[in-house]
Amino acid sequence: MQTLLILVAVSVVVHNYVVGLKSYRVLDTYDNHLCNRPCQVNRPQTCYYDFELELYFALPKGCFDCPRNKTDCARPHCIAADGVSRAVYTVNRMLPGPAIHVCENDTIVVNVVNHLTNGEGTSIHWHGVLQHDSQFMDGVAMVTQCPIPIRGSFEYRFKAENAGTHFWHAHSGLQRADGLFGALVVRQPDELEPHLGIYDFDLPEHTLIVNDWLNELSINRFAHHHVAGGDNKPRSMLINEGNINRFAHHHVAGGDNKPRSMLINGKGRLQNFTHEDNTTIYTPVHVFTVSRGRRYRFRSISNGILNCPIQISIDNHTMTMIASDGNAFEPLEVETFNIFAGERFDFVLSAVMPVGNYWIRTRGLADCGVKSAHQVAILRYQGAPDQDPPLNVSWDLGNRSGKKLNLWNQRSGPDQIAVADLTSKNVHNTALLKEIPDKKVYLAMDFNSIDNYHFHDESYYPLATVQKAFKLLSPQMNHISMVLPHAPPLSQLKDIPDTSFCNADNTGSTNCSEEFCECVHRIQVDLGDTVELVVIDEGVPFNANHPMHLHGHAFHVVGMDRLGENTSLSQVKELDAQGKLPRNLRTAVLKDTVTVPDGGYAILRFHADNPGFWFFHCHIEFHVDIGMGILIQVGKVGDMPPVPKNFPKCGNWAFNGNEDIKQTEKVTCVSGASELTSASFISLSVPLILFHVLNSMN
Ligand SMILES: *[C@@H]1O[C@H](CO)[C@@H](O)[C@H](O)[C@H]1NC(C)=O
Ligand SMILES: *[C@@H]1O[C@H](CO)[C@@H](O)[C@H](O)[C@H]1NC(C)=O
Ligand SMILES: *[C@@H]1O[C@H](CO)[C@@H](O)[C@H](O)[C@H]1NC(C)=O
Ligand SMILES: *[C@@H]1O[C@H](CO)[C@@H](O)[C@H](O)[C@H]1NC(C)=O
Ligand SMILES: *[C@@H]1O[C@H](CO)[C@@H](O)[C@H](O)[C@H]1NC(C)=O
Ligand SMILES: *[C@@H]1O[C@H](CO)[C@@H](O)[C@H](O)[C@H]1NC(C)=O
Ligand SMILES: *[C@@H]1O[C@H](CO)[C@@H](O)[C@H](O)[C@H]1NC(C)=O
Ligand SMILES: *[C@@H]1O[C@H](CO)[C@@H](O)[C@H](O)[C@H]1NC(C)=O
Ligand SMILES: *[C@@H]1O[C@H](CO)[C@@H](O)[C@H](O)[C@H]1NC(C)=O
Ligand SMILES: [Cu+2]
Repeated sequence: MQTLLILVAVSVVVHNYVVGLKSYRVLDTYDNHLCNRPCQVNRPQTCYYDFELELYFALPKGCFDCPRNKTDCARPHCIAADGVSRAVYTVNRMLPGPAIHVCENDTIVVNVVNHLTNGEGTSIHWHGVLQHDSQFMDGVAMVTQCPIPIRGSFEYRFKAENAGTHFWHAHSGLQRADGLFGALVVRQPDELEPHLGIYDFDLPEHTLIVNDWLNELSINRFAHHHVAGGDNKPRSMLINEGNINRFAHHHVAGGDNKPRSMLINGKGRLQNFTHEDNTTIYTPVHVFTVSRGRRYRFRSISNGILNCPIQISIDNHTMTMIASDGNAFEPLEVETFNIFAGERFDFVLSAVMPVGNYWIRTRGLADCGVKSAHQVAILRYQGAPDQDPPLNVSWDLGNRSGKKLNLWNQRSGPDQIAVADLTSKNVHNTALLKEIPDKKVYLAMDFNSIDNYHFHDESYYPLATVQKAFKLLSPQMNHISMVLPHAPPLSQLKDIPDTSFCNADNTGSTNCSEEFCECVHRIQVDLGDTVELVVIDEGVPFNANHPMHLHGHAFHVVGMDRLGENTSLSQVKELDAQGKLPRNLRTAVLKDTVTVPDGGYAILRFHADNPGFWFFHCHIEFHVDIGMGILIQVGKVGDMPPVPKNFPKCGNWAFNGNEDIKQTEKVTCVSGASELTSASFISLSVPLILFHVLNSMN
């Protein structure tokens, strides 16, 4: 693949290196990277980046007098965020990390250096990039590679084969939630661009990344929520039986999973400060500049962390939606749209209003609505004064009326369009040609009331005896929690015992509706299959949403509906057998992330043309971390291009006799494992969950 490219080095690779007592390094923002250029057919370049990962801080000393002095807020290494001081993880001391803007067929080379002083391993995933012939560059720790150890580095090198608005983020532990993310945009030459002519500018400065944001490291919230107890707990007894009050005295508020804030391009206003003249001030918000009379392509990305659908609108403007997850659809003009974790939407904004300042509003729904999490940025017309728009920034004003796209848990209606009803432009209908797919898989998800031994102990504090507020329901797929293996299957399949894997057809004598089942959840499809996933959200305990993301492929969203407040696998199977689940096999849009209506289903079709181990998982960070995901193995091992020679290895190691250490299949099984069959084999234990989280599987 690479030999066909014209290799043009556009910047010198600068690695961190140590000479004597001094270490030299470059922390580049890459704002003026040479690969950021007008794209031309058959003129690919090789684009180099150095990513330095660090544990850093919001409002560090490098911010000097920010926010009282706005000039200080713009200093290099000043992360002001929403004004709340907290630890953050950064790439090159930026939030978000450096944006990568390249052209289709460029080769992207990123040297990732792990200087996270807390010692966590890491990996970076290139969300939306298909990675044909470079499966081992997908960046999923313990699926496609070993975590990059502390002080170590890993050079990612892959082709930007599919154009579109993508992003990069850590795929190890919870690091994505704390700052390790950034934009990755792959542009096309005019002659290949399906929406040519409907906008005048497609500029890097009009990229918008939004994410919900906590006021502390997400690991604190995660541990508090999962280990200590659930949401909104009363300061009272934990155990019903016996009236034991032992957690009450040290149980403080903050363990819930409801974010209070959001960031747009790493900025926002939440915490207030007092200026010298006693006025209330905030940290700066992001400003997008446009010229009156011109049309701009905006590229929006959700790095959503928790259960946080985000509604986007721009005061006094409409948006013409043109693409999602890198795939074009017929233009659709709306007042507002929702974006779910992992999704991307491109839209055209026509600057037709009087010269002035207008709010761009992002408004949190579901768990983000509980504390009215919201954020603003400014749309500033050239010539407008450097000041805030007139209206206030309250959460309520983000509820725009008029035409809407991608609503949360609603089907299409007169003024609203679900993604399944969008019309794809330039349909690549390989996966749609067959009426009957080669492989059909039902995946039923829900929060299951099961004694998950990571958070409940059968003998000391079983789920059934704990007060409702302290019960932790497990987000599962087909009643199985996914656990990552102890070595990445893509590169070390032979080091993973076969008994580690399972799926709904293979759970031995264990009834996973009654007993907690955890394994390396895997389904296998043949290379070249047309695969249909019928993904169901049973929605029994409460109204959630799970944005499901597929690695290595895009899928057509051929069907989607909400059936009621809840549904079941058997109901959906029955409706399907009766031919009552309609499918659009002609013009269904292509995406790689889609949310499944609660009490409903989404039907996804893809052509399994990319051999490898691909993660399909909920993009809510806490959900995927405790097992809401599945590996799709496409092809047999022989179909997969081998990983490069000397690809890094990891796994279990033990003494061989007294002298040598060797790699071993031995896995430590402790409490909870004794009653499980090999099909629901585990490699983690109750005390190990904290270890696992804190050490990021390293
Ligand atoms: C990228 O490569 C593909 C496949 O070779 C080709 O069809 C496409 O035109 C190329 N794009 C550019 C921008 O050169
Ligand atoms: C604000 O900070 C800048 C440097 O970042 C400095 O030049 C300027 O004097 C400061 N302004 C005030 C009013 O202190
Ligand atoms: C500033 O924030 C505090 C809470 O952090 C709040 O109590 C106070 O009312 C706010 N002040 C203003 C002027 O908004
Ligand atoms: C700011 O408020 C303080 C306390 O209320 C007061 O003493 C001071 O004079 C005020 N400063 C100005 C510039 O108004
Ligand atoms: C923008 O919309 C607001 C609320 O609908 C309205 O009050 C205001 O006049 C509009 N601004 C302009 C410039 O049209
Ligand atoms: C914001 O404006 C709306 C509409 O004018 C008003 O109802 C609301 O009370 C205002 N909120 C704040 C916090 O000022
Ligand atoms: C948004 O406004 C509509 C009316 O325009 C109202 O029916 C709906 O309940 C509001 N949604 C929220 C979440 O406040
Ligand atoms: C598994 O348990 C569930 C819930 O108790 C029950 O409805 C189902 O019939 C059981 N399945 C089997 C195969 O025993
Ligand atoms: C499902 O929802 C219906 C209302 O639509 C409710 O009556 C029923 O109890 C729910 N079923 C379960 C299992 O929660
Ligand atoms: Cu989820």
